[in-house]
Amino acid sequence: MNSTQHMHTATAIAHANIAIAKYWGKRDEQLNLPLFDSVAFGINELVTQTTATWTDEASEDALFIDGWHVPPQRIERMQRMMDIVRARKGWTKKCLLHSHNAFAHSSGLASSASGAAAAASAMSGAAGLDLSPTELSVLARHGSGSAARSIHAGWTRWHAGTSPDGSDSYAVQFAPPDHWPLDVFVVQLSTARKPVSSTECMKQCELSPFWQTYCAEASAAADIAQKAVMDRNFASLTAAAHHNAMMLHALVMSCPQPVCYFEPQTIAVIQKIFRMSTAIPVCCTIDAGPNVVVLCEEIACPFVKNEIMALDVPFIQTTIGGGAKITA
Ligand code: 2P0
Repeated sequence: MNSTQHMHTATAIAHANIAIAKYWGKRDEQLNLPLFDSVAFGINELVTQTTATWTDEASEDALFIDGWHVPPQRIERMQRMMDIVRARKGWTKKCLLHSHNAFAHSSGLASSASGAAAAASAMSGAAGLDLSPTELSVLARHGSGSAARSIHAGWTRWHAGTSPDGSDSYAVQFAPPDHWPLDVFVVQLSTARKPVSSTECMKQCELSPFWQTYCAEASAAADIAQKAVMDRNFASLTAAAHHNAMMLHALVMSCPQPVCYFEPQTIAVIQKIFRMSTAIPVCCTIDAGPNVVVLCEEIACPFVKNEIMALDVPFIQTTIGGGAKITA
């Protein structure tokens, strides 16, 4: 962290995370409070780096993503986090954020999670607030719900909480990255911006005829997923991951204004993984986008990699990791 009399700067990194028990549905839209707990793992290769500068010399807050000045009306969520930091410090300073993604943003690779987590870490670090991981998770949640989980490395559980002010709605790590050495393939089928944002689509889903059924299933999903991970039980992980992801996409497709996040190659990858998963330890999940994240045990990795390569799709091979930290 660097500071002069008028300027306070820090740089932080954070990683995307992918849920196997997903956050889909809110009990409070303004505060990003979920209806249910979710369970996810951090992904090492998918990184956002953000530099935050607090200054008296700027006339307004600003966010730059890979050099692009994001229109001021689209940084409202970042400003919610800035307002929290400003209130803690008693400042009127403006905050400038310069963010770089090592991957395409808004394409279903959870860049809102890594982006808001890196921003929360950088802006609080630059302000000299020594926040605990729990406080940082709450702050990041205001920027984007799933960012609450990107504060931690490894396997995380975001507790939905019950408090109306969201003070008990934060993520915790329940297993470190080396708890279970799994390989991860991120099959990136499109870098285009997704047709409907997660925020908007979640709201639409409440109008699906399957909404109540979805809620009944989703309310149990985090317990099932966490147990599979703690037991290192790949068959249980596979069942939990596939059921949860397919349920979300079935829900999305059953809205009054249906959304299909899949591309043709998404189906090809899913079908191949589903078939392989009956014989070897491999499974997959898909967020609100066309990309598929594949998990497998080390012993199956060479075979799985060959099978993905045979589909002729772009992919990144990586591992479970992640977490947010101040780097400068
Ligand atoms: C998740 N997703 O658990 C789920 C699964 C996408 C599919 O969290 O409105 O961008 O910013 O709180 O965090 C994406 O939702 O939504 C998401 P907001 P967010 O990862």
